[in-house]
Amino acid sequence: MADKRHENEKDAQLESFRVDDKGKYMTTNQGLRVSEDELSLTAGVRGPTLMEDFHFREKMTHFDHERIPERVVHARGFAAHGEFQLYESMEQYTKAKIFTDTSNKVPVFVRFSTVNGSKGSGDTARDARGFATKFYTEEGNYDLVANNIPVFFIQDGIKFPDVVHSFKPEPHNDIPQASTAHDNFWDFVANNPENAHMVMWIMSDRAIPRSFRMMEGFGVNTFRFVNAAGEAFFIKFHWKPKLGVHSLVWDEAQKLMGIDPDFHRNDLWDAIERGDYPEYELGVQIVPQEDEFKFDFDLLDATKLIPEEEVPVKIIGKMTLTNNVDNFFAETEQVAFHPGNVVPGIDFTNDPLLQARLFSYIDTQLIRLGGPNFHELPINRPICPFHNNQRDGFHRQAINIARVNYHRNSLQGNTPAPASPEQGGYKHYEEKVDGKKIRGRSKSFIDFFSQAKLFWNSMSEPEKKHIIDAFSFELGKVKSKSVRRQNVDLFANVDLQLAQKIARNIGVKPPTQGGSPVTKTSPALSQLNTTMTAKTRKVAVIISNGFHGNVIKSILDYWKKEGLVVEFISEDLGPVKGTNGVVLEAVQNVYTAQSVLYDAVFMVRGSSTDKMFNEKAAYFIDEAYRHKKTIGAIGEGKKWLEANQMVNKPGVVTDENVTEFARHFVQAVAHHRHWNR
Ligand code: HDE
Repeated sequence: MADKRHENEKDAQLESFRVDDKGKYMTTNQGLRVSEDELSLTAGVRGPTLMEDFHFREKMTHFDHERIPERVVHARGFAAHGEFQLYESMEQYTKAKIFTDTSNKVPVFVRFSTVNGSKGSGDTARDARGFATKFYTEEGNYDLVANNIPVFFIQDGIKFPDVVHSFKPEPHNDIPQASTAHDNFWDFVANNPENAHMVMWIMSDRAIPRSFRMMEGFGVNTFRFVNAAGEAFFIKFHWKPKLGVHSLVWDEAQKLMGIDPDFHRNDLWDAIERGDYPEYELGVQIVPQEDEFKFDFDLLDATKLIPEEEVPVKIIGKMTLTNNVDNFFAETEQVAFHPGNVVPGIDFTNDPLLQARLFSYIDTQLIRLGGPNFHELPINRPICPFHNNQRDGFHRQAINIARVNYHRNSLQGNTPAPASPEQGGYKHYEEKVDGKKIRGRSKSFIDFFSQAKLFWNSMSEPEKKHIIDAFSFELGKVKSKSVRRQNVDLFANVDLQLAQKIARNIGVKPPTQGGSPVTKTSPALSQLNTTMTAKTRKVAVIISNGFHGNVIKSILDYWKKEGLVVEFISEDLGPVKGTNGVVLEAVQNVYTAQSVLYDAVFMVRGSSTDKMFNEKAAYFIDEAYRHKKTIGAIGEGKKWLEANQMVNKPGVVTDENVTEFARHFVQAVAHHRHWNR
């Protein structure tokens, strides 16, 4: 991997902490060479172990303390290094160097995550995904801690423990893992109607992404840009994946939880190792201060989005992920993100969810990372110098050499000295705030259903069907009939037909009235309107000895050029020989490969004398077909499609002409799925 490393300032800093044990003598942590690592020090070969065996004690003690608490949410994550490049200066809106200096590539570290499941749960659970980015800027670390869904369950952070308790495994028996399909969650949903919009998203395809590389990221909360003249703008952040936004189907996601619980991890890791570096463009929606009250919702309400058709997303830069981590624990597990890590030119709003977040992240990290010095961990260190009078605490790394550790002082010329804004000192936006101390919610937060309906209206037919299926699955698992009915009643406020369909599927009397009057749509919300490309899609090629070498080679060459990734599946692992001396390497056989691991199937070979092969291959194609994936066949392979009446169906490619076949196959794969099948 080292040869592919993309070096930048952060990488250089990390390099000074990397340790390579290869070829070295084994020592204790005190540096003492160890002469024996398999046998404890005992009194005689059959006698008791001796207390003085410091090597045994050190080895065992360290092991005993290897685990740290997992994150209370977003426990399961996967991360990569990369760089951010700004396209054009945003100085009109912000003075942040990262958004004004186009000459600089800023190192980033991105951690993707599920929210609900434990660290060891599966990747493809129905859930929101975290999308947290740390920008190591010359002005300090800036964290954009985002999700792949643009809204949230609740409007006030004080309810965060409640929503999280409700979706986590139930407290009496710790069931279910990484799933919202249980009574407590849906009881919370029905009784806290502000979450209706978010729950529509959670029931949609967005909650089962095809890949971390094919997800949007949203800052959710409204932030503020402040320019050099002190003018402020409301800002919503967006990450847009270059590969478009695509999802799995539910049946596939469920199977992957067993077949490959690391499906998203493998996908990201492999793409980076191959050199298919994931790319995301950064966009901002900019709202001038004077337009604060122009919308039919409140900008401070995190259960609402700003439709892209009303305020376009201005694309301002691109992030490319170029390196996998060297060590999961040191980097992915120990990284600490915080929405409060900002730089001059980026500021907060009074969004009550954001305000709560500003407290929670550091608070939880203090216990998770065991003290106040986790900013010194290599992955969390800024690349710029940092100086203050903070001292001591568990695991302190810095050896502060000065005697002075207080401000103001005369012994050290009153340094470290606060900097003026002109010198780069952070100055909070001077918003005028004046009000009574109350516990209350603004009336402008009270419309819970209009945007839930906007989302529903914007879905294509297959997306709507998936939402109904998801509600039916989840609520169908709820044991309390009262909770099932309460939810049908809640979602009748969004769309009557939706609620009626769910009701029929879960044994609840369909409601007869309800529905939000909103008729607006936001086409940007539908995944059918996203970028469609075959690039980096994974094709299973089922093949055996004796294939037509030149034909297959020309197809594979074309696909490679178009960015498809192929994997060969044969009866046995190892070389598969075709005519004209073409040899391919089967890395999977029908015992190890499953259709859910691929985006498309190419059948080159016909049936076999091996009954097991025939059964497995038939199941493979049938399942891929049901999951609406592209299927292609030539020669003998076509017999499978004929036997299953798949010929001439949408997304089934069988052209006689090899060039046409190769081209049409790529076009079909770019479609992602063939919903009209
Ligand atoms: Fe978080 N969130 N969150 N969150 N969040 C955490 O911080 C919290 C929210 C998000 O890969 C925790 O270090 C509160 C919205 C991501 O390490 C914790 C509220 C969004 C990650 C926390 C929210 C997020 C976290 C747990 C409502 C999308 C994973 C571990 C008031 C914009 C970061 C940790 C990583 C993690 C609190 C809501 C995104 C407990 C109180 C909205 C991507 O501090």
